[in-house]
Amino acid sequence: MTPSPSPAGILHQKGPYQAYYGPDGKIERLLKDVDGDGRADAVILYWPNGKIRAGEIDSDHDGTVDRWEYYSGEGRKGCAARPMGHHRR
Ligand SMILES: [Ca+2]
Repeated sequence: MTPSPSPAGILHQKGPYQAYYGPDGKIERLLKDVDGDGRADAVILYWPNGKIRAGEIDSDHDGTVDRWEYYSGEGRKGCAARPMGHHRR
């Protein structure tokens, strides 16, 4: 894939959801603002085949992602790993 100088993605907002579609019309990212404070509490990333690739969830709505989930291209759940330097409590 070659990076495009001008991304032609489409942002679609509906209720608490904000979906980002790539130039080919496939969903790339889905954000959900559960408590309506303008910060996404859940971000879902998709593989090009439409399967869920990763989930980043702010489960206690404090603005910090505290749960990560990773999936293989076949939709299998991988082991959750926290980014380096991310420590809470
Ligand atoms: Ca929020």
